[in-house]
Amino acid sequence: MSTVQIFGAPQSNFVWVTRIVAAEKGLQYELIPVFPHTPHVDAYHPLSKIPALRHGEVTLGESRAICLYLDRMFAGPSLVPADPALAAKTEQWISIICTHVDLTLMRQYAGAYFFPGTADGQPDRARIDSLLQSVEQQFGLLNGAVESTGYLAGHSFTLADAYLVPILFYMRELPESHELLKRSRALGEYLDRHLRHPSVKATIPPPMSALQATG
Ligand SMILES: N[C@@H](CCC(=O)N[C@@H](CS)C(=O)NCC(=O)O)C(=O)O
Repeated sequence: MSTVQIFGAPQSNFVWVTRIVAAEKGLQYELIPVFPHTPHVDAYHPLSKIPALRHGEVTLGESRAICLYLDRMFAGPSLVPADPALAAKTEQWISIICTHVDLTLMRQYAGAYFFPGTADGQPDRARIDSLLQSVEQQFGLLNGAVESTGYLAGHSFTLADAYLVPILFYMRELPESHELLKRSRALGEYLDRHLRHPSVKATIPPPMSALQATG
């Protein structure tokens, strides 16, 4: 059967999640490191975002849909627990991460550093400062969520953790969130431990500064 192709710059936290799932499955795939709004992505994602996927006749956009496809299509460990309550808890956190955590921490806060849109290309200080209270609130929420078991759902690494770890990886690189991670003991330990998880470790992306070289 055809090779699975994943389209998207590996630095994207959403592309990274799909690569964690592929690694869990032991899947050989082709990563095509393209930007959003480029021809392949236009063709496969209804909103031309990354990640997108092609596998034979199947084309998909959206990380959660791609993870579901890889999980059901290929043998190997699943990152969604079989137990209904744990599966639902996993989906609860994925939804919160996609709709709230990613929005504040990646699109807004990290975006103001990595894609500032300022005249001189420097981080957008006013924007960053205006976000710090919301960033701190998110860290409080997440620290509490992992405090008791070291996982977002139950007692093992799930797709919810695969969504969160890439975001926290970038939070450690930025000054205010780096400090917050140091102060959020459970969350800092959570990140250290899960960065050693084999499917995460095997898919750590190149630095954001190398982004220009891709696509
Ligand atoms: N809900 C989407 C979000 C994907 C997303 O926001 N990707 C970013 C890169 S990390 C993107 O393509 N941004 C371009 C845009 O929003 O137009 C998913 O889960 O895949």
